[in-house]
Amino acid sequence: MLNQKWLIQIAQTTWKTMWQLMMSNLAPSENGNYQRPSSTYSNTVNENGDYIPEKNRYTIYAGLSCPWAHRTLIVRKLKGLEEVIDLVIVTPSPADGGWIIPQGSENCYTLRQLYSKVNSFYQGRCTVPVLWDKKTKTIVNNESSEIIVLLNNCFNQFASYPELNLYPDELGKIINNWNKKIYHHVNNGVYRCGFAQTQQAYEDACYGLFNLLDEIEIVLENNRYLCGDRLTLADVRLFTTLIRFDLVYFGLFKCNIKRITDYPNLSRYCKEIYNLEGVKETCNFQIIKQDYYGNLFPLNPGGIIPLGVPNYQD
Ligand SMILES: N[C@@H](CCC(=O)N[C@@H](CS)C(=O)NCC(=O)O)C(=O)O
Repeated sequence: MLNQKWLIQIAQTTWKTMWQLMMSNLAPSENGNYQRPSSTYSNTVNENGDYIPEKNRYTIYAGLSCPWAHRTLIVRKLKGLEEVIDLVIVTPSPADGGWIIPQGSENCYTLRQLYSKVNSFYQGRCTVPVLWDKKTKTIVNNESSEIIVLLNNCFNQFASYPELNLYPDELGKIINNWNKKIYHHVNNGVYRCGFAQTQQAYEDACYGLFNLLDEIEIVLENNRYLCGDRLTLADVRLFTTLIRFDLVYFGLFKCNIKRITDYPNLSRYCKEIYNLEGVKETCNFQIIKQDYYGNLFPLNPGGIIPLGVPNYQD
């Protein structure tokens, strides 16, 4: 038997050093505050550009656990674009933390291979979602906040529900306002809690997160959605973080001042969006848990996946 003191000291030193090494590579930070790298491809789709709206020309690559990719799955469904824009579901590789393309696509079996097709020197993160152009074999856009605007605006001539406008001009300003706050404090806020490398950075992120959730709870007291009666892109963006909250962020990312189920209005709101036609099919709680708890190694080295799942059924 190893001497207990030695065992603890060796484990503490090696574990902490490895944790810091992994976090500084995987989750770059400034003074312990997580900094999300910005996306690389930012093209749009329009009649006069390189990427014109066409049926069966584009593919979305998405992972079911990813809240950013989930936004694009929801908008694709709500607009009725399943027959217009293909979907390839990628899965995480526990071995190297990248995304795998299980059935292969464009002769690629990993997302890195797909990114390399566009730029063989690409060294950055290979993130989902990706909006891929099959015609020119290139990435049109890999920023979810932009892809959902494209899906809402640019494919109406082919969409089953062209009349659904999730980003109407008259609400543009208020939607943008929500997006900005919600991105920082909630969407990225949960990651800023989970990937914080100092107590101060964690506390700032966590208080910021719950202050905004408290504020939204009050707004939802008298409003069905963030901007009133109408579902908008701001709701889609909030929803994909909220449905992962009690399941993974509360425990794994230490966002544990309250659960979403402790907020009556936010709970009602989540349930309502979950039960909109098509949305449920985009939510896979088992995969969300398995991917976060199974693959975010630095935060859960034992790989044990907790049992609970929320119930949003009507
Ligand atoms: N700002 C991007 C973020 C996308 C993102 O971070 N996706 C994660 C999955 S949740 C990813 O693919 N990470 C892979 C990696 O960083 O290697 C967006 O909203 O599209």
